[in-house]
Amino acid sequence: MKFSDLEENRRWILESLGRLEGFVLNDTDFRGNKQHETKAIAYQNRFLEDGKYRVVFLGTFNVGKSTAINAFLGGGYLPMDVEECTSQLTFIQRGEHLELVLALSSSVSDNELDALRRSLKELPGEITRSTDGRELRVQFTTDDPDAMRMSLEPLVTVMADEDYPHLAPLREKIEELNLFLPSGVLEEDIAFVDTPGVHSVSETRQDITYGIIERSHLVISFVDSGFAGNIHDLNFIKRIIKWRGRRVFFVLNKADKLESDEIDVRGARGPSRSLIEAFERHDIPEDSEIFFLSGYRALRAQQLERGQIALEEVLDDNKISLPTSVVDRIEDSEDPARDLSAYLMGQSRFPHLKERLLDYLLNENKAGAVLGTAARFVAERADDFVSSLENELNLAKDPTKFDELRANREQLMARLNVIRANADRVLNVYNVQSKGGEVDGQPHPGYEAMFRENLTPEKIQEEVIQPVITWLRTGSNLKDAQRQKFAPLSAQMEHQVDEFVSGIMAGLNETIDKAEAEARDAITEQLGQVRGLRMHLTEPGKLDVAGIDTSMAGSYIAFGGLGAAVGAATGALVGTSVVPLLGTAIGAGIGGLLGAIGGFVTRLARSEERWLKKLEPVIHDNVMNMLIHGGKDKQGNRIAPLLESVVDYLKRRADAFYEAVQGEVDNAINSVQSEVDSLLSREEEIRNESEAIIARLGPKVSLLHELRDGAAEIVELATNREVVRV
Ligand SMILES: Nc1nc2c(ncn2[C@@H]2O[C@H](COP(=O)(O)OP(=O)(O)OP(=O)(O)O)[C@@H](O)[C@H]2O)c(=O)[nH]1
Ligand SMILES: [Mg+2]
Repeated sequence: MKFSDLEENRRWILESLGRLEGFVLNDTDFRGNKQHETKAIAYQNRFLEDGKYRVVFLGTFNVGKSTAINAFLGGGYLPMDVEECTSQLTFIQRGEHLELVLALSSSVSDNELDALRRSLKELPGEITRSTDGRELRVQFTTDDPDAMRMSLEPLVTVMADEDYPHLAPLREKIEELNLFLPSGVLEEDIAFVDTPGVHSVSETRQDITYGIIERSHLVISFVDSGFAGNIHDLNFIKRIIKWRGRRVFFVLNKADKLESDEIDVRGARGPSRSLIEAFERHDIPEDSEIFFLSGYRALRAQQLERGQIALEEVLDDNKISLPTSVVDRIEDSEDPARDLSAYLMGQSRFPHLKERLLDYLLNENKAGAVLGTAARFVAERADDFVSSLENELNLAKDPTKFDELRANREQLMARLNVIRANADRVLNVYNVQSKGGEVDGQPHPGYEAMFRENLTPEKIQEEVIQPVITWLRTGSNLKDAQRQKFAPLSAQMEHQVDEFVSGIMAGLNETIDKAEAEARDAITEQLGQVRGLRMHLTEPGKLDVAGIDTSMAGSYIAFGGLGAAVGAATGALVGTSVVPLLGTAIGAGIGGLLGAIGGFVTRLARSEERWLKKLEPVIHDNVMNMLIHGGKDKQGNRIAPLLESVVDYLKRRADAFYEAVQGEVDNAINSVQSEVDSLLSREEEIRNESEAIIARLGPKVSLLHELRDGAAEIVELATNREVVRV
């Protein structure tokens, strides 16, 4: 499926979700559980919205993230600076016109709005405020990138605090910033996310960054090619790859400052070699892709080509030193701007990165799978809703069916009770597996106990503390650590803790995934039987009440709706996932270590052994606090130990799964039960008003069929992307 098709189908599914919601909320012929259905629809909506192809740019400040995004956009839309620049997460996507939308945490005051109007008064555009005051919209009457950049400067830059102090109250309220650029600027429908430089291990930053990675398909990690072996956040990146399963592209930027023989993508020499060595030290998978880039040249090339800057400006730019042979050639050329632009673009290596990025997003990302899941949901729900209307329609057309329905009622209810009992049994097993207890004579320790069992002081000593001490004794590690204010020691500790905890969690997650999959499959089969009952409620001939044809269950599994509903529901209910939690807990603990060492750094003798003797208990206490006991930050606030957060996570995950599955079971069974009751109690009405009912339900049935069939087609497209036709 092409991007444009994906996009179109996604829009169709979003629209269909809206129509289903409208039916559930406003249509008197909807007979199911309003609350349950609207919640399930909302999950799917969010799931699909988040399936947008987001590409997040990460890296230290000043490495050239904003410049590179501008190169992708083809103009200087985002502020760039020689000093630390970007201060807010900025989302960039395609829109009708050039537009900036601010989502605010609380309503904007008249003063704040006036201050913004004054700052932007030179710019061609209009500022409007939403009725609740929590959204500000700057709509430009031009497509000029400068207009966008100038309006962003007072809002998203570090300099703004000094240059625009009167806008500080407004800046503090900004929750999310969305830029819309007219189509044709963003060539494909991809959203980019510009982030502030990563240069601290502050908890909030990590949370924000993890949060955005969660919602993205691809991370582009920027590294200054002049300092390739020296990236401090590799532990962090490793976690993104391992835990999030996210792909990371590494971009060695500012390649224009390198000698040509240093540019070697295979990693045999120069910065790419250093980067690969750093990967090895941090267990980053070898297949991580590395690109060289000069974002600045790419941007200049685009600006020149689009007539946004003059030729002289580039020729005089001291960041671009052109060889005299090139200058001569340009001066003799018939179209110097075009030729210089082409030269710079080639030099920038930008086309390479762009091509690979598009290829990745199109062929390897999960957008198709996300779309398929949401489409399944629409197809399945439309089918459920329509079958209840069809049952009523059948009865209106042929009231003799009432006799059969009445005769079958008891059997139907008995069958539903059996299904409910089966489902209860499955859920009970799941519960015991997660909480601990015994089923069928088999003991289960429960997830919490399984985690605690692996987190004993002995194991921590053996697998974290001892390796760190051994590392300190190796080569010049201790000396180097001392020289760099112990940052390398904290990085090593972070790595060791991360390995240790990741190992435990990997085993545990596998156990939990397996338990969830088993429960889901068993429940899906039961729900397939409910589906069979519902579809043949008024066709008793086809309904073998004693033993439902299991092919019905098969068709339910084929649709796989339960997996979609439960998966999305679980994620939403758990809220935080285990990755940010590990990241923050480890980050906070490491901060404590540096503080503790700092306390005696100046007072210590030179001998290595004495250093080690002093360091060992500090490392020991720090690791134990981080993992088991907890500690306090500089302000005296308690930092929860990792143990506590993981136990809380395990419990929430188990509860969320249980509740989500049980919710689906109740909803399915109760709706059949109440449908039968309602049909029978409305028998007179249906008999007397059959004409009106047929006229009323007919169009609704065809609408729901349309939704069901359209969605089923998209399921097919999204899941069979590589169908081979012979
Ligand atoms: N030589 C050279 N300079 C570059 C390149 N890309 C960016 N720069 C310069 O590096 C400086 C920082 O660029 P930005 O794009 O603002 O960097 P950033 O990563 O967004 O920085 P923060 O917003 O602070 O996180 C600017 O002066 C850019 O002109 C490049 O490819 N080559
Ligand atoms: Mg920036």
